[in-house]
Amino acid sequence: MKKSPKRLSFMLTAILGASLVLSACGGAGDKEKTSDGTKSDSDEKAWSFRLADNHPDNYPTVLGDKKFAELVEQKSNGRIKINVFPNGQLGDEKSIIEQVQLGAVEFARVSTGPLAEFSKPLGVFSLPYIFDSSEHEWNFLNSDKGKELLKSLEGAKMLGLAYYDSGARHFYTTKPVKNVEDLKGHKIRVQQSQINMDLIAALGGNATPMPYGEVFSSLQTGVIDGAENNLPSYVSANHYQVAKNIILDGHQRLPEVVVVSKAIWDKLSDADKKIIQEAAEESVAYQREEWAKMEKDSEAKIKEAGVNIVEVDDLTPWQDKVKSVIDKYYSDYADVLDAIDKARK
Ligand code: GTR
Repeated sequence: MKKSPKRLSFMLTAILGASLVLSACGGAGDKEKTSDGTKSDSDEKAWSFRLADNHPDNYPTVLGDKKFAELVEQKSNGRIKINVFPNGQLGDEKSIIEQVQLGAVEFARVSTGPLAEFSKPLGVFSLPYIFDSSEHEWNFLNSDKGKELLKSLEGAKMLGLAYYDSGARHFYTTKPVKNVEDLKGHKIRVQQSQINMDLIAALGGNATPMPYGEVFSSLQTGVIDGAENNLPSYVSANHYQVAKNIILDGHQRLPEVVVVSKAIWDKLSDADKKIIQEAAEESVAYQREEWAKMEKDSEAKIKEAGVNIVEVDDLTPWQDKVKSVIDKYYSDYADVLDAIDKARK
């Protein structure tokens, strides 16, 4: 049987990744005991890991990844290195998640959208209009239930170390859209997940799932009529240059997650796990600052570029249209939806 180039490159990445880990395992430091008998840093192994992100270098998630790597390096006195690979260099988001499950790529920053296909509990974030604001979202993410959701990734051979900010997602199209009715019949690209397919169908559109990296050319060639994302992605992936109409409905707030492969995590000492966990949590504040900056800059940029921006004053017609989606999934997420409701203060 012939292997497709995609499959082949996936296997190569898997092999390369595995050999990297093996060489990392070989790098044990000198044995030295401190005076009180506890182990010093040099008792621990040296590690070199990879972290995949599909955004460009200066994007807030990549800046967060780099801060995380820097903190890990500092806290381990240079013993644990995390090399960040931006721009989807290691593969599209779905294949990255699969590689993290295998341990071929050790770390990644991915969206809860595609993650939900691997870990059902995270699907709750794909449900439309469940958060009122960024504050509401972060109240929930920082709550016990929010943290529990991160832990649920363990069932999918990963661990969620921290959430990163990703704002709210809006629809953008090549033809003007003034209200929810206008979305009817539009071919809209979505992240690969069943809830997204249902969401677009409920809005009267045709959902076209495809990898993020293919959206620009598909908009350009007319394969799709629109897509949906937050402002920083709309701008940094240049979608605003081909889909010049955006309607700010904020249908989803899909946080990003820094994940680590369980296969790798299980090989780490408790002390190293602590270093990595703490570093991920500490990188969040910086990532959120950078996020806020880029959201503002992106808004300014699209205004300057003459994008047709439509504000939505009343979300009720949008919420009415997607009620069937909430009804379909309510019983799967009743508990979490209740906690999300309570985080609205
Ligand atoms: C972005 C997210 C990416 C990717 C992309 C998409 O907001 O940061 O990881 O999921 O959306 O729509 O595919």
